[in-house]
Amino acid sequence: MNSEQPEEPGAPQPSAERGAPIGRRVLLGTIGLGALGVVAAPPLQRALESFLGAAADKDPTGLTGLLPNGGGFRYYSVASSVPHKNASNYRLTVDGLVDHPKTYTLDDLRALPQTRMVKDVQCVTGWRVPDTPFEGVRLSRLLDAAGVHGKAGAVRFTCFDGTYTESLTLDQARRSDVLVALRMQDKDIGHAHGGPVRLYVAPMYFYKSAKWLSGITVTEDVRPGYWEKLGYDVDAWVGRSNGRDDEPTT
Ligand SMILES: Nc1nc2c(c(=O)[nH]1)N[C@H]1C(S)=C(S)[C@@H](COP(=O)(O)O)O[C@H]1N2
Ligand SMILES: [Mo]
Repeated sequence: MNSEQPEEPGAPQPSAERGAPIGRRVLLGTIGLGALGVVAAPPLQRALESFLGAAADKDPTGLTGLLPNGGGFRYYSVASSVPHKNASNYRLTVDGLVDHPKTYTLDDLRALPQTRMVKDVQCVTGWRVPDTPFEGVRLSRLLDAAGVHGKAGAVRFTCFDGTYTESLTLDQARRSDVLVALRMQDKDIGHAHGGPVRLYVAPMYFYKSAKWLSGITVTEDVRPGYWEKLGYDVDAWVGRSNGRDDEPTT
């Protein structure tokens, strides 16, 4: 990976650094192309929290959007500010190589059968949150409702932050453990965690789980997403991608 490229808060590290505690990689800075990146060690996080105040949702700078939510989560956003959406203005569009393009409201999504899963969240940078419940509509259900064309091979996800993108192959997208998630930790997903609706790709590193989901487009081929253009693996299986050949222990 080119060292001049902007890094995710903890982009995949060369193997020599893989086991290093996050705390050794303290870094706060603005990275290229308007993207904002932070790797915050706990002391720095605490300092930032007291400086900015705890109310992430009220912070116009977007900085607190990068702070942890307790419970081991860190907030990530590559966009410096993200509009807030709720039941009155949230929309999710399903389009591309489908027979029946459709736009869903939040209530439309809530009215569909919900699936709840409890699994570990694993960021590629090493932090992990065990046994995290997610709940929402299976992506496969939305794809079936749309009527996917025979020549389609992939799905592309876009976000109302205006910047982040993700992708899955159609086979991956149809897995039963891939959700259009409305709830996380048994609460409606808040703004900082990508609410009201985020993608949840349980078997892959958390960068696949696009926050602030606004578009699902069925395409012929996989188009690498935001971090994937910067070197992350498109097939992001936990423990079997991004240079990891074992299940991380941290
Ligand atoms: N729209 C958007 N989705 C995103 C990201 C982002 O920056 N923007 N970061 C990804 C990464 S790298 C991780 S680890 C998780 C973090 O989710 P959290 O902020 O809810 O902890 O969101 C993923 N989805
Ligand atoms: Mo991540």
